[in-house]
Parts: sequence; C-alpha cells; structure tokens
Amino acid sequence: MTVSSTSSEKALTLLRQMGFGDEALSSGDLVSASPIDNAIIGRVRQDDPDGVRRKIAAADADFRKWRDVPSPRRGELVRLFGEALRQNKASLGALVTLETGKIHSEGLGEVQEMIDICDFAVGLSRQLYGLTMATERPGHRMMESWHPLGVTAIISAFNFPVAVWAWNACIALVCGNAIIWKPSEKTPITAFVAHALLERVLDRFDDAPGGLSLLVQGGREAGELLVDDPRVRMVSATGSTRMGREIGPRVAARFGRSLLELGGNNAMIVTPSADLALARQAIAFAAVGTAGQRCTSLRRLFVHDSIYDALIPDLIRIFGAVKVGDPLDPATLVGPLIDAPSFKAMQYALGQARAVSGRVNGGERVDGPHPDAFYVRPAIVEMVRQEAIVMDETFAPILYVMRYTSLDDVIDTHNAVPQGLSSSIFTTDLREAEKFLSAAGSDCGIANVNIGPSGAEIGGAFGGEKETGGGRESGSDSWRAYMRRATNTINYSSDLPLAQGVQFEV
Ligand code: UN1
Repeated sequence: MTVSSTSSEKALTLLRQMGFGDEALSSGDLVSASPIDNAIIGRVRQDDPDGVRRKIAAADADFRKWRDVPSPRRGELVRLFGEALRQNKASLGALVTLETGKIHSEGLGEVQEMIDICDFAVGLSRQLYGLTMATERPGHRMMESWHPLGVTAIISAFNFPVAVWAWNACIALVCGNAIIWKPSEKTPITAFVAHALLERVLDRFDDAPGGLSLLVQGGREAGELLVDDPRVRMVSATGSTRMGREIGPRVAARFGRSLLELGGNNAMIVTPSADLALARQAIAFAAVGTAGQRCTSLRRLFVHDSIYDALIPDLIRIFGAVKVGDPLDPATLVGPLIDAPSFKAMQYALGQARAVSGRVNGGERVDGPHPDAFYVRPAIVEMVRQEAIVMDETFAPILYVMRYTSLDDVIDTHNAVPQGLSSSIFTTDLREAEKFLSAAGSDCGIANVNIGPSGAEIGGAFGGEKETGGGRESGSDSWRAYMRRATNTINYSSDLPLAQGVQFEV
C-alpha cells in the first residue's frame, strides 16, 4: 500500500487552505507526527509555567468583562465561530484525520459536531432560564438567577481533538465564562488551528476581550497548573479514569468544580428478537469505527445463546474483511492506532484474554502506508465469561463477546464493570427494551435501543456514571455546570414575615 504524498505535505496544503502561513507551525518543542505515516505535520511551542500563570491571570481579568456582555450577544460570537467552521470544514476535517488517523468521514463528522454545538449554544444563549418558585410569604417573590462562573479550563483527549473542546468552549462562552484549553500533546496542530479560527472571530468581535479564550500547549505540568489554580473555577476534563482520579480530588480540595468525562466500557445486549442485520451494522461501526478509540466504542457484546451462532461467525467475517489502512482512502473503515503504546496495550489485553481461554480472532498488526505506523486488524474475542481483562477499558479495537441466557442476569453482568458511560440493547420486544432503560436496567449515562453505544448527537447530555466520572457535557441542561446559581428572594411588602412562622420582634 502506498500513499501519494506524505502527511507533512498534505498538512501544509490544508493549513494554507485555511489561511495559515508556512511558518505558523514550523517551530517549537512539541512535535506532532501523523499516526498515518509518522511524518511530522507541525510543531508548536509549549507554554512554560509562568506563561500558563499569565494566561490564567489574563483569562480571569477578561472574564470580568465578558460576564457583563448579555448572553444573546455572547451567542453571536459563537454563531460567527460556527460560520468559520462551516467555511473550513473540509480542511479542518482532513487535518483531524492526519493528526488522529480517524477516517476522513469521521474527521468531517468531528467538525460537523463542532458546528452542531455552535448552533445549539447560539439558541441556548437566549434560554439560560431560571425558575420562579412559589414562596410561603405574602408580598414576596422567589426566583433563581444563573450567573457566569469564571475561568473554565478544558482538558481534552487525542481521540476527539477538537469536538470535545467545542462542546465545552461554546457552552462556556455563552454562559459568560473565559476559557483556557489544554489539548492532548498528541494533537497540538488541530488544537492550534481550531483555536486560531476562534481567535480570528474574536479579533473582529468588539465586545470580546483578548484573554477570553486561550490555548495552553503542553503536557502534564501545564494541566496541573490549571487544575490547582483557584482562579480556575471549573475544570472540564476528558480522558482516562486514571487521569480523572488525580484531577477530581485536586480540584475538590480547593472547592473548585470539575466535570469529568472518563473511561467507558460500553456494551450491547442482543436479544433473540433483535433485527440481526441492523445489529451487525451497529456493532461494526461501534466496535471498529475510529479504530476502537472512542470513549463510547463498543467493547462488550452479550448475545443470547439462541442467536449466537447466527451472529458471531458473520461478525468474525466482517471484522476480518473491513479495510484497514490509509484513513484518507474512501474505502478504508479502520485507520491506524494513535501510537506504539496503544498497540502495546492492545496486544497486552489480547494476551490476557488468551490466558483465560479467550478465542481471539484478528488483532494482529497489518501493513499500512508506513512500516512505523500501527495498523491493526480489529479483534473479536470470544470469552466464556466476563473476566478481569474485560472489566478494563483498552483503547483499541477489541470486542469481547459473551453468551447469555437470562436478561436479568445479563443486565447484572452488564452493570458489573467499574465504568458507566454508554450502553445499548438490540431487541424488538417492548418489555425487554423498557426494562433495559428502566431504573433496574442499564446503569450508564447513555442507554440506547436498536442503535449502538457510540456516535451520540450533541443535543443530549453526554457523560456517564461510576468511574466515567459523573459529568455531563454538550446538550440538554448540561450548561448549568458552567454557571453558578443564585436564589433570590425579593420582599415587595411593608412587612417582614419570617419563614417557617418564626417570630422575632425587636
Ligand atoms: C469521546 O470519545 O470522547 O458519542 C467523545 C460519540 C461522539 C463523542 C465521543 N459523539 O461517540
């Protein structure tokens, strides 16, 4: 397999298309190499600790200006950002593919997800509603107001290098917050470009102060400075459970707010009444799409004993046949893994599965456009039961398959993992579907019927329970996490009645 030009050349062309000069990303100590062919696609300068502190101070100062701008006007900023994204969708989408290795259609989808959240946030900017409550006192009114919170730090992961930032950024901005983004060190170039597109809009938006949105490039140390600084009122972090376990307590120790979106171990139950053709499609996308590197990727499949043999051999065939290779080739469905450690983790998990009699199909390294890149055949692993290795999230295309006979029991097994992000059931039986969605059903933040666990729309609240961290971002009323609530009681009478009938005359 060959590629016509290297990722370096392609990245340069895309950057020019988006109006960046050749020098924009040509120097710095943080180097980004494409997982497609290991070619360097850009370099950025990492922020030193003083630089990070200066940015926090600037954001904090400019938050005080931004919070006074009416929220519909703040929405206008986000609307213009959405326009900029529409204009640059093709180029930014391709750049996402170059930097993450996700297939072209998914790279474009990621930018579409940014555009969608812009639209959502624009509408939201006129709907930051508070309630009016019935008061027990005559001549009084009681209500709640939602106010901007302060500087919001966004720590994002490599696998959705720009969309997850946009979910947080767009909502935080209409809520009146200043934002500081620390992207993954693995994807500094898409971060630079996405942020620069917002900066261009900010430059021509008179009401927006200069420190409203800042980018901090760097590793763990930069992240820690954001996590520990009391001026950062909220930390929204997407990444591993290990990372969240460190961030959560540190932010809590200073009584800051955190929104954590951590690991998933997402499952599907396929019942005897399921539409198997539909299930096959859904399983393939959810398990091998994005090379298994979504936090919502399907990792566990429970198939009823009576249909196991009608489904699994087909799936093994599909996994064996999907085209793995250059993610810019329209025929490819599975691009490379992000890097060598990710390949190692996958092989380790497969070894663990084999050690407990797991039957591994696929999972081996295959030829790609470059020998130093990590292209793998997605693995489908038949397990007798949910062993320890199945309880872990391995960020790679491994699908563990297990048989079940009783729905109640399999729901227990489904919920027996530490993570609680996304889940689904394939069934045409109303009772089974409703049971899965009920309080006694899936314990995840996302529970679906007849669609897979991945690929959520932005309109719903996104996040999960248990080790997934409990945060909700993106749609529905997730915006409340980015604001502070004040309860207001107003007395318009000439008396001062006390609540609960308390008498206190002086
Ligand atoms: C993630 O993997 O961190 O639901 C986010 C999905 C995407 C977002 C995934 N809309 O799969």
